[in-house]
Amino acid sequence: MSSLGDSELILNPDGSVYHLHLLPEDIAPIIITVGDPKRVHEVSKYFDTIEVEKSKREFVTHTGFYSGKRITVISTGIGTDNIDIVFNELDALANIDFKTRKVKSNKTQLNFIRVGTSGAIQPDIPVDSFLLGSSGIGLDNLMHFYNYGQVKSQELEQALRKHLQWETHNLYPYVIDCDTELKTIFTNNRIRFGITATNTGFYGPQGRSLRLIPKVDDFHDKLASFQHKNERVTNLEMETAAMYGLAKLLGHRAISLNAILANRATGEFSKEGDKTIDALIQFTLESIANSSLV
Ligand code: R1P
Repeated sequence: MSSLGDSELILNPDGSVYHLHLLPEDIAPIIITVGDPKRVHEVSKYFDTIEVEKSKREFVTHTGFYSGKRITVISTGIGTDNIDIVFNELDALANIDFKTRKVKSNKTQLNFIRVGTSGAIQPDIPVDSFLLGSSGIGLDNLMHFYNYGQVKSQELEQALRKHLQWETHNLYPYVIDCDTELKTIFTNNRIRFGITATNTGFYGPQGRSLRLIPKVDDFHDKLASFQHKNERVTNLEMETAAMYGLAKLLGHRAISLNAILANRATGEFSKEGDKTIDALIQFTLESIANSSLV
């Protein structure tokens, strides 16, 4: 196999990967992703030790030990465009030899756990609850730039496209499931499950209208009324579907945990969001500590 050129695998003068500014030894196979760079500290403050603290742009990384497990926590910023950068560069750190610039023959599998915030679209999902996205619906177009056919949830994707009929809006949602083994680790009686919808924006692309009127006028009704084998679309955010798609294509595992801060159906917003996020962080760390993840 030929080696990757300087313009494809871009390394900084210190040998670190271009955007994340990390060296291969800086990351652990258990990786918690958060959107907000400030949330990185909110996670790592619970670590017993912190050995790596690096940052560039919105990508802040801390690596340390929690209850004997080496864990990396990294901020992705907002959106699936950033997920493309973070997942490709973290995979490169694990699976490309930066000296030879060739893909390693022995692959390292990474475990990605998103600890994010989200808005529910079903009235019965309370604010301040926790929700695990069993599947991700990508309303963005990221996975259309990869051959994702082999990893998609074919039946769910077909049923959803038939229900939405959003080809008229040039929208071809992709659907990818979470990793089932990670799902088991984070299953407990505090967690709800549902299908998470991911989109590229926060306002029009999530059916919000401040001064501009979104073009897809049946956005919430169409998503909320979709039913498939007792599953329904529960929440909206901006990273999950792309995480599931890229993780599966690259041979990694991913799960997305959401602190529900808004309920779009009832119009409520959490009055204690920070407390809810902190509770989800502690739940995530304890679940990792009690798991067989290494
Ligand atoms: C929008 O406010 C951001 O919040 C949610 C969305 O996915 C988006 O990134 O997640 P985070 O709180 O993890 O950033």
